[in-house]
Amino acid sequence: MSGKKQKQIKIVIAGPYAAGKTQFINTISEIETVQTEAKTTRKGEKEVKNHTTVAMDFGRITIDEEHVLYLFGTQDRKDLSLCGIF
Ligand SMILES: Nc1nc2c(ncn2[C@@H]2O[C@H](COP(=O)(O)OP(=O)(O)O)[C@@H](O)[C@H]2O)c(=O)[nH]1
Ligand SMILES: [Mg+2]
Repeated sequence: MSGKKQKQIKIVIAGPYAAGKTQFINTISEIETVQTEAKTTRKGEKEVKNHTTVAMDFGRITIDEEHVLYLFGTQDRKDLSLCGIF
């Protein structure tokens, strides 16, 4: 890196429960992702998968020297909505 500030591009990955948001970010991120997974306990959800995102996913991809991409995955919990943003 030249010391010049990189331009930050931010993408929100949104979608329904078990769409693959967390899996997608884990797969393409160049850093170990920040995850907030918890055990699924709800009937109708725990049969689909045994973990759920309670806050958000976060990953990063360096595009080139001048651009970095940040990926944010939304949480699955309607009752824990982050100030109504997700
Ligand atoms: N067949 C298939 N399954 C996937 C793919 N990506 C994720 N999954 C599975 O689908 C489920 C999605 O889980 P997750 O990523 O936690 O979904 P989220 O709730 O949208 O974050 C998991 O059981 C994954 O193993 C994919 O590309 N193909
Ligand atoms: Mg998730």
